[in-house]
Amino acid sequence: MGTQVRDVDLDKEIADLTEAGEKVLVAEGGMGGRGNTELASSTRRAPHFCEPGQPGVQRRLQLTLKLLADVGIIGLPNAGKSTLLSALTRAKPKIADYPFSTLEPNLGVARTESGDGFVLADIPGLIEGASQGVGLGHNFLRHIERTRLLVHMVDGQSEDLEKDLATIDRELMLYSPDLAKLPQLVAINKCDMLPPETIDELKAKVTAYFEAKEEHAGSRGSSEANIFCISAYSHIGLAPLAKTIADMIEQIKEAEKQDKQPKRIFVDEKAYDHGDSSFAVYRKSGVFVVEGDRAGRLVQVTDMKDPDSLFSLFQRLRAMGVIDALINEGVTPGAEVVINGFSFTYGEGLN
Ligand SMILES: Nc1nc2c(ncn2[C@@H]2O[C@H](COP(=O)(O)OP(=O)(O)OP(=O)(O)O)[C@@H](O)[C@H]2O)c(=O)[nH]1
Ligand SMILES: [Mg+2]
Repeated sequence: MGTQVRDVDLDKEIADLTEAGEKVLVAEGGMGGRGNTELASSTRRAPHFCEPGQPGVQRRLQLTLKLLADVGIIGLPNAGKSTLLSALTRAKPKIADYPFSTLEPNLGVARTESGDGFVLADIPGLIEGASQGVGLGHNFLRHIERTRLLVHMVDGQSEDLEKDLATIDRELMLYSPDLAKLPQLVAINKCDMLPPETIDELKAKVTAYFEAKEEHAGSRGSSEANIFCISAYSHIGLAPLAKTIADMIEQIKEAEKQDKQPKRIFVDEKAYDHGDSSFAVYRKSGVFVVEGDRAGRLVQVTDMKDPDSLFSLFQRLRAMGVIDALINEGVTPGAEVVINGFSFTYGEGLN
């Protein structure tokens, strides 16, 4: 779940699996060969060979796993993101007093008194240059691409709150303007360590930061109502934050229902395209050359040392019209035939 499938050669998205149990066929397998018991006949009671299967569809695909969470928690390393996840959900992420303690994203489900609850994702801390690959963050930004809301966490003890906010915002913007446009709630964390009189000051700083940002970038930013002073560790101020998240998620989901559902699995004929069965036959310095996608792949799956396999290849080539074309070109037993680089001697009695 959460996997996106892209055809690398067409540079086209094929599917986006967002529901449990959802399936998509991306490359149909080849028909199976018959086993030796199926090939038994009155004259050949115990055949010691079997028919090889036919080649399946071949294509180059890129599968990208993007977690599906409603809310992404972002912030500098050590801000307390994992602590918040563990406080709001039953997830048990690693928490430690040093940066980069989270190495993989963690998910948790926050239960609310009413409604469905929401899924929170805690990703490793972001640092300057994260969108370009510095630190760990850029590997994980894709996991919050499909969240509906971000909780931007800052350490209230930081010396420069505005700079911390700006660093993360810049990285989001560089990674994806869509991500930067998501609504953000700001959680000023570690308020248990702050003298109460500084809290209003910090809130005012964050408000000023977002006001300036809105003027410059026209972004959706945060209003004062969306700024929370909390202690994830001491569980201070968490209920109003969780309530606001739950309400906003509910509103956003409601709005999504009004929008038409985007199509997530696209028409994909290539999944059934077993290759081009057209071929060309020509004669070059006494050698009969066959060129064709399907003919070449049939040769690839044939066991050349086994006469029965070779016979089965012959039958398939005949069904495709390759043998008739060779005969038209004047092939005779003993002649050399080359199919996509494999050389054979055209056998006696094959006609
Ligand atoms: N005093 C105080 N310490 C906190 C609070 N929240 C988290 N911490 C501490 O801050 C440190 C970092 O917390 P984490 O939750 O691991 O931080 P993080 O943002 O997930 O860090 P990375 O995964 O490295 O990005 C830990 O030592 C926590 O105990 C809080 O509300 N008050
Ligand atoms: Mg962490």
